[in-house]
Amino acid sequence: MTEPFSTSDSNPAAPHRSGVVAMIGPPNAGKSTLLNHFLGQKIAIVTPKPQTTRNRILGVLTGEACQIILLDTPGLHKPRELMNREMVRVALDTLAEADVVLFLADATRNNPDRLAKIGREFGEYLREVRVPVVLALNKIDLVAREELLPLMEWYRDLYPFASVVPVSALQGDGTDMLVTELVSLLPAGPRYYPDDIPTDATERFIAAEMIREKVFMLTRAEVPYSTAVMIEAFQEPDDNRPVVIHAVILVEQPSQKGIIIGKKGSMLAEIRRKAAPEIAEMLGRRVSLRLWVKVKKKWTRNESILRELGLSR
Ligand SMILES: Nc1nc2c(ncn2[C@@H]2O[C@H](COP(=O)(O)OP(=O)(O)OP(=O)(O)O)[C@@H](O)[C@H]2O)c(=O)[nH]1
Ligand SMILES: [Mg+2]
Repeated sequence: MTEPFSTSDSNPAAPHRSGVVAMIGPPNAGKSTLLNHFLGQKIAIVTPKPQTTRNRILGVLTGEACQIILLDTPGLHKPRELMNREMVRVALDTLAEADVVLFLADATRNNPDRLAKIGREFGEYLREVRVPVVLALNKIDLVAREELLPLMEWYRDLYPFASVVPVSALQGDGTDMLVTELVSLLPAGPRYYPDDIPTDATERFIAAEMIREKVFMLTRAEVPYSTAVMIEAFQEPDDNRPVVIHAVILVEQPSQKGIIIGKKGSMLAEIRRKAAPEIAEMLGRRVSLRLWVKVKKKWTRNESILRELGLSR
C-alpha cells in the first residue's frame, strides 16, 4: 500500500469536484486491488480466482478539492446460475449511478483470441452508458513496454474512451495519474461523506468477506463458488474482552462440508487462523472467531438466501 491519497490544488478558484465512479470490468482484472490501493486499506477481498467479489462495495476517496465515491463491482461474465446473474446485474446497475465509468482491463490478456472475445462483449456492457468511460489497463508490471503500446491502441480503436491509463494496482504505478484523470471528469459538487469514513460496508460484512477470502484461497475447483459466509453473532463487549464472532460457512453438498472441515478439522482451523488476525486488525481489538459449516442444497439458486447475502432484490 502506498501513501494515502491527497491532492493539492494550486488554483484556489477551482471548484470542489465529486461524484460516483463505477469500477467495472472482467473478473480478476484487479478492481478490488485498485479500490484497496486507492483507500490505503483493505475493504474488498482479493484472490487469484475469478468472481471473487459478489457485492457492490463502496469506497470513499477524499482529497483536498475532491471526493470520489468508488463502486467496486463483481466481474462481468456470462452468468449461468441465479447467483451469477445477480452478480452481473449488481455490476451493471452501478452504471446508472455513475458520473464516470472506470473500466478495468487486464493487460496480460493480450493474445488475439482473448482480444477478439473482449471486443465482442465490450459494446454490450457499455451500450447504455452516456457518461465518460476511462480505461485503466492494469497489471502493467507483468507486461513488456513494447506490448503495452499496441494494446493501448487496440483499446482506443474499440471505444471512444475519455482516456486510457496504464496502471499497476498492485504496485501503485500510474494510479495518481488515474485519480487526476477521474477527478477532471467529475462534476463540481460537495463532499458527500465525512473524510474519515472510507466505506459504507459494515464491519460485519467485511468480516464475513475476510473469511470467504480464506475459503477462496484454500479450496479448489467448484468449492469456493459453492460457499458463502453468514455472520450469526457479532458481540462487541464494552470492556476489553475480545469481540465474539460466530460465522457459518454455507456449502451446497455434504462432500464440500467435509472439504471445508478438513482432516480432523484442519481446514476449518486454517481458515480461522488466517481470518481472525485480519478481522482483529480491522476492528482494532482482539477477536474470538468461531466457525461452523452448514450444508444448504442449491443455495446459489435460492432467492431468499441470496437476498440475505445482499445478492438479490
Ligand atoms: N501482477 C499484478 N497482479 C495484480 C494487479 N492487480 C491485481 N492483481 C492480482 O490479480 C488477481 C485478481 O485481483 P482482484 O482485485 O481480486 O480482481 P477483481 O477484478 O476484483 O476480480 P473479481 O472480484 O473476481 O471481479 C489477484 O491475484 C491480484 O493480486 C497488478 O497490478 N499486478
Ligand atoms: Mg473483486
